Amino acid sequence: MRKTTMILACAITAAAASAETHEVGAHDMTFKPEVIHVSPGDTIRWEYVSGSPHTVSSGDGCRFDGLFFSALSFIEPVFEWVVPDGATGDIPYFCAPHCINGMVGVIHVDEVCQGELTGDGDVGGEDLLVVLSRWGSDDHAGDIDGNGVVDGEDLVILLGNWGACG
Ligand SMILES: [Cu+2]
Repeated sequence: MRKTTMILACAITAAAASAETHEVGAHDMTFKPEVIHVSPGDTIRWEYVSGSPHTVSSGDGCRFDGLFFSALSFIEPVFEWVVPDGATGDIPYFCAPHCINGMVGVIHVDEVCQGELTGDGDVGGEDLLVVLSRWGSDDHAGDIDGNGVVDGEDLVILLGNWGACG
């Protein structure tokens, strides 16, 4: 029980530490960039840049699916949405008035399996060995959080994700 709690706390800390904000501009008839890669917990910040009023409407094929919505214009120039835990794959969205002109975007949620270093689909002893054998170095292979050194933070992430991926 105590161990589970500790691992959970670690996983949450790791997720919070790596959360990023991704910016998307709403230009005349285009979201830029059109495709973004995110992780659960990241924030997406859409900003009105130019053109007649836009919307940020989740859904594929210009059909709203109810996940998120905001108007985006000079009156309401910013919309932020946090990628929920458990989100996977592609989340398409569009601008309602300009969808017919191809004003669409895709949020690609990267598979979260930090600590999976050997390509075998789970986080386990082999991955631990990768981190331990590179301890203190700047070797990319073991630097899970990308802070330039293989250290305790990488170990915490690895232990937090211990087990099967996905
Ligand atoms: Cu638009």
